[in-house]
Amino acid sequence: MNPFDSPMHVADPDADWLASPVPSRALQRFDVNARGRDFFVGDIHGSFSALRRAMDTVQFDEQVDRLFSVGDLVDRGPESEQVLDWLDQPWFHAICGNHDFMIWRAALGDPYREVDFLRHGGHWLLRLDDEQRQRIGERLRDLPFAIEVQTPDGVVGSIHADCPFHDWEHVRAFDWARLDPAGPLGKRCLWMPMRFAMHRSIPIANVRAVVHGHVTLPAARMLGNVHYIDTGGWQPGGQFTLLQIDSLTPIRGTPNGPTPLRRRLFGRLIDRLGGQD
Ligand SMILES: [Mn+2]
Repeated sequence: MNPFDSPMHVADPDADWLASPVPSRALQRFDVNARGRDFFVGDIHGSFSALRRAMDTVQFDEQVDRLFSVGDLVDRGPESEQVLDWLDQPWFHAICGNHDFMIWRAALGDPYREVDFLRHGGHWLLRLDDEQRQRIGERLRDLPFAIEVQTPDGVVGSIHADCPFHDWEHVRAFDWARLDPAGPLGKRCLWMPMRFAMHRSIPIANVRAVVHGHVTLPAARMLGNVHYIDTGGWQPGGQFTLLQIDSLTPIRGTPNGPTPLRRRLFGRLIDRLGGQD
């Protein structure tokens, strides 16, 4: 039984996974895009040039299209420091992933104790000056944990690693502005893809689809109405998948070079288990 999936927990104002409110972290809602197309993209991890190439394959039009990131904007790749340039674009929107969380905690002088950001690709942060670090820290700290995008066929939602509720109405009722990302519910959303691990294919109720990153797969996968779209566009030999939201069609970008031996040999196993980052 999912301990979080009850309206009682949703409404409990004294639960220990709640913290003082950050209003910008409330569930963010986007209306139908009547002028262009919408896409979700998986973990970016500082690979903005590779992402740009993937956007070129769909002829992304900044005037009318929108791109939604499932989080993990930074670490690992070579261009993490560009994150603010991207977040400044009116067509680009993002939720918070576990790496964004680790980075804002470190950038604002309170590193997360349970996981060392420097062992997970966070060294780029040390190269920045104090002012840059502060600006990046504040911006990532204010990212929402959940968003929903309206489409003609219903709402498509996103949380980085997992949806802790079986019903999207509970996601809507939950006080996301007060979620403690280091508490049990925050950990579930940012780090623990329990549905994926359990191969749970029962759809999440009252939502057309839910999109996650965090689990890195050779190809996008669907369990029930839940889409896992991180196909390692930030890895050598990986490629970004852009999920077109109106049709829920995954579109693959060009690979970053040849497939490494490890993937050629163990691709099926990796596909089954999924790497996590
Ligand atoms: Mn992640």
